Amino acid sequence: MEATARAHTNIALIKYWGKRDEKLFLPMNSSLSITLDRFYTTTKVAFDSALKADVFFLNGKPAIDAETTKISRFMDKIRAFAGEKRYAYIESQNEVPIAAGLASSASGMAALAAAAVKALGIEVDGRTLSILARQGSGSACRSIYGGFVEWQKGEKADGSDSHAVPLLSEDDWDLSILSCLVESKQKKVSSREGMKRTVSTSPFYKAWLETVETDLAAAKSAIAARDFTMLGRVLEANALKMHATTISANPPFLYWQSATLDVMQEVALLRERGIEAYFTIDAGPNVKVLCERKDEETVYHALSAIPSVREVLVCHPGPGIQYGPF
Ligand code: 2P0
Repeated sequence: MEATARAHTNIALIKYWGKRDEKLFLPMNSSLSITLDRFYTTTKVAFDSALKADVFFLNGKPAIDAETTKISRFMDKIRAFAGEKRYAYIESQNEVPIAAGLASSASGMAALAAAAVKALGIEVDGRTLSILARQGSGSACRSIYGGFVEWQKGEKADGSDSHAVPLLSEDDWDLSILSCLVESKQKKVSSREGMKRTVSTSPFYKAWLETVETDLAAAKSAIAARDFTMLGRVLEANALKMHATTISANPPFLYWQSATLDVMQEVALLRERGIEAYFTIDAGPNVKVLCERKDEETVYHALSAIPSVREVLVCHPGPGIQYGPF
């Protein structure tokens, strides 16, 4: 009645931006990500019939009520799926720096889904686990698999065809992903609130939806051909397009800060010098820069030298769900 699982964070190259069903976490568009080797969550779940509620420990301490409520709501979905009534002790260890600009919800919800199902002794395939993880946090469905992953949005109202599929394993294309942490002054709009506001108010959202599947197809072709230039161009354009929808929302919001632009401009300068690097940005000011392994050192030094960059964390494609003991 107890199991431990580990899931790694992922970074979207073609963004998930907008829900068509908020309760089931069904996306408006399909997306594509790389699972990262460096940041992960390890979660132990133990069901216990003596408990009157779920008990959640995060990084060795009792979690705050808001976190426990969020986790417990997701556990309710897992219990409903499994026909289970008991509550559980849940212990999560996050190896994701809080300010890394990498959603710990992706690795957190994926690890929890995997550990809970395993603790109940239920055998599930990757597709079922991905569907379950999606209902904790959309991007979590992609962290079930390693390497390059597509989240197919699906068509059905019940979400039974909205799940991730692996495209290429972490060993098949060893790119470098450099996560640039910048100084952050503003309180951000959460991605959940941000995508909601964008869908309902941005006049550019229609254009996002009309073009995102074409971006996805181009990214998939580039990955199949290991064509880094093609992949880089489409991922950077897709990120900028997502952010154009936030600037045009009502009220508008912008995730960038001046340091974000410093990194974007350095990436452009690197390309002028003939070094291929491309950036992507999520719901925060940090920038992730992709390059080929041969250019990693050069790109690392260029990004580290930017005064407004606090730290550069180097990542590579990482694995899918793993089960303990660790
Ligand atoms: C992504 N983001 O594809 C996009 C790009 C942020 C920007 O997925 O509401 O934590 O839990 O489904 O997955 C972050 O949003 O949102 C995210 P919910 P989630 O990675």
